[in-house]
Amino acid sequence: MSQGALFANFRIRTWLPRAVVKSLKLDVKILDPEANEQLWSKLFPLKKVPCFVGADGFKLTEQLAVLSYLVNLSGNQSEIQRLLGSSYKEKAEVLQWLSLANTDLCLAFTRGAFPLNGREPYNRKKVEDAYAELERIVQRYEQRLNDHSFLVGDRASLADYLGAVIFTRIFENLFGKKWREEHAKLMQWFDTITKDPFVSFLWDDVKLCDEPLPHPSKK
Ligand SMILES: N[C@@H](CCC(=O)N[C@@H](CS)C(=O)NCC(=O)O)C(=O)O
Repeated sequence: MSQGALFANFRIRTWLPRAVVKSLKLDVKILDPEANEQLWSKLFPLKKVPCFVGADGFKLTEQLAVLSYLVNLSGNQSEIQRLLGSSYKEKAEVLQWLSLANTDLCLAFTRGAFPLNGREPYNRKKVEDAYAELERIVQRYEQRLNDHSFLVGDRASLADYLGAVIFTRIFENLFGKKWREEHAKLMQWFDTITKDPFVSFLWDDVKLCDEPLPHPSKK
């Protein structure tokens, strides 16, 4: 009997949960929320993804909770320690980076991109503030990556995977080729993580932008 179902689709917060299911070979069905709308909204009235329902009816929302549960569900002790951290300090550090990527980084991205791609009314100040916030968060990543290959410890953890996943949307929309060439350390880390077989297939169809989304021209 299957271990449960993960509602996931193209949306960025569902990428890593999908990769965990695949790479840890979990017996978890991936359900498209839109194609299973009735079941999805009945189980999860907030209608956000990702969300998980176990074979026993156990329900979870929130990407970080879903990730932690899925990794532990594998029962694979060496992968559990690698992905979530082994000591209590490492576990806290992994959680710290996961939270930074899932909230501050992801939300600064949407604040910067949505007024430019038409999902929200255009507002120059909002876009500029979002870019400034993104630059501050990038500095936080660079501070660590200047003398370390990975965000926590000396091997890739969920912290690296989720960071790279969220940065993907930023590199697809807001930070173009020139910006990326000027941030060699961050891009070296991004390149290493996106080639890691645990997650590399997520980037099969990804195309990073050459130029960032333009501001609308004044009429
Ligand atoms: N705090 C939630 C946020 C979930 C969330 O906002 N997911 C987005 C996709 S990345 C979503 O479902 N958006 C659909 C909507 O807001 O209607 C988490 O970390 O999982």
